Amino acid sequence: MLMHLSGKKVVVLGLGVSGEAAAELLLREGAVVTVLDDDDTSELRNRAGQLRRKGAVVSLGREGERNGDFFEMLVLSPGIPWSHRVIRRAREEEIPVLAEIELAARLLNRPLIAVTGTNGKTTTVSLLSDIFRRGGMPCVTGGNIGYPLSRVVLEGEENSLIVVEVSSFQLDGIETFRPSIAALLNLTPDHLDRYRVMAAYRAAKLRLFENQGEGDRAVMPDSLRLLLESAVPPAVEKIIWGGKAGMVRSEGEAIWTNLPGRRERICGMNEIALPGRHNLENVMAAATIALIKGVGEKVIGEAIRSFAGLPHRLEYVASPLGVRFYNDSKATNPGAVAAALGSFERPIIWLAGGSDKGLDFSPLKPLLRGSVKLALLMGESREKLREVVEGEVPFQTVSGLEEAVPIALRSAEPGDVVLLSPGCASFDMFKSYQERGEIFKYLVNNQLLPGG
Ligand code: UMA
Ligand code: ADP
Repeated sequence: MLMHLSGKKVVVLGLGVSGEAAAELLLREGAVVTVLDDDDTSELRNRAGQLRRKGAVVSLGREGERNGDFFEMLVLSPGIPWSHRVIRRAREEEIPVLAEIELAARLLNRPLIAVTGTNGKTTTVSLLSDIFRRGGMPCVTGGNIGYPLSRVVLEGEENSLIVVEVSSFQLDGIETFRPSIAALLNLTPDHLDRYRVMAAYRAAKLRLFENQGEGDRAVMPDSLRLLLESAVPPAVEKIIWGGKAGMVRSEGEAIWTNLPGRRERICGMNEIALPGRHNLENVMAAATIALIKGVGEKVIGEAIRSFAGLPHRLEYVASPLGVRFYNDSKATNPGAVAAALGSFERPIIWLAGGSDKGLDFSPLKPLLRGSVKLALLMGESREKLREVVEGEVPFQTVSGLEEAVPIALRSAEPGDVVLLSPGCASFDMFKSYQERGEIFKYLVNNQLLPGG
């Protein structure tokens, strides 16, 4: 759907990477742009300065609170809560409220491949783009992966495939967003501080498919087959991976394509460079989407053999004194922790905790005895985690990573695994999950090497 923005008065809420890119895009389209951010930091002032030079009005901190001015459209950064006063006002006055991703998709007006799910989005999107590039198909990735879709529009790469990682937060503000291929990887509890109940989070995720129709494809794992049938509009072609009938499935020692009249080996299970069973799901998801786009088994197999994963996702760090340290700082919900705990044969010293997103950790309970030899609990959620580990495995509460890392090393035997897989967001103690992971790696590499 095309949009006429010239001369239109638009407010952009939030000046993170999404708000910045949306504001630039709106200015390019001739809109009269005001950006509001409730915070007022030096980074934001910097960003505000650059946008002002391009023609936007920017209000930071309390200054933005007076905004009684007239506007005709509101564009949202994904992290803004829907209770925000400016959104409330827009709704009262019946002013259109659009997610940044909705704005970008309308202006892009090209077929999109979109991937959502609780876990595995970034891994799958990155592997998929590797497959496309290897197959000689230029590809741009954007969205929740950290590169806003508005930025993709601004860069204007006309001939590339566009693969968008989509979060539930972004889906909350869509209206016409319609991917030609949409995949849901999995659905386990997350972000219940925003959604309160699982049903609301699930409904947000399923909005990915709501505008799909004739000619579009919806892709889900065999385990979500019933959801695929019930929640996706009837005209959409429905495709699964895994199980017996998946377009890509694992059988014996390999993964295979499973198309009418075509059954070819993609690669051996032991050739998959990504660790863990959960990554087999991501691999099959990426392979399925690539097949839909016409990539051959050989190219898909090559990419799967060489894609070893991304930092902060079950990332191997080092083995001081023979103890293997892994950084899984991106594990910010119990589903990701379950995947991590299931990925090792050897006893695990588990470093967990962080800011509380309203999540229930009790589903992890049955996994602990078989895998964890010591739990080191930290952060805002440490008491909640304590209730889950108590009586199951030995545990200790610690003040943070600086205390946890040496205790972990002292308590481990050679061959054991020390795993940072917090199950929580990082914001109680760190700027981001990246910072948490980098600090962990620093502590492992610099303080613990023999003699350190
Ligand atoms: N802000 C306000 N008022 C508020 C809340 C926030 O003014 O009430 C301001 C903040 O002061 C800040 C700005 O809004 O300056 C931040 O906006 P944002 O939180 O939407 O962050 P962006 O920098 O625009 O990044 C967003 C995504 N962030 C969130 O969804 C929270 C990034 O995903 C995404 O990579 C980026 O857009 C590009 O698309 C991050 C994320 O944590 C990685 N996503 C969640 C997840 O993966 O689980 C959903
Ligand atoms: P997302 O972009 O959805 O957050 P990532 O690929 O960044 O996903 O991985 C986030 C966390 O989830 C990491 O801890 C990773 O090991 C874990 N993970 C990845 N894929 C899956 C999956 N299919 N199921 C469960 N956990 C997964």
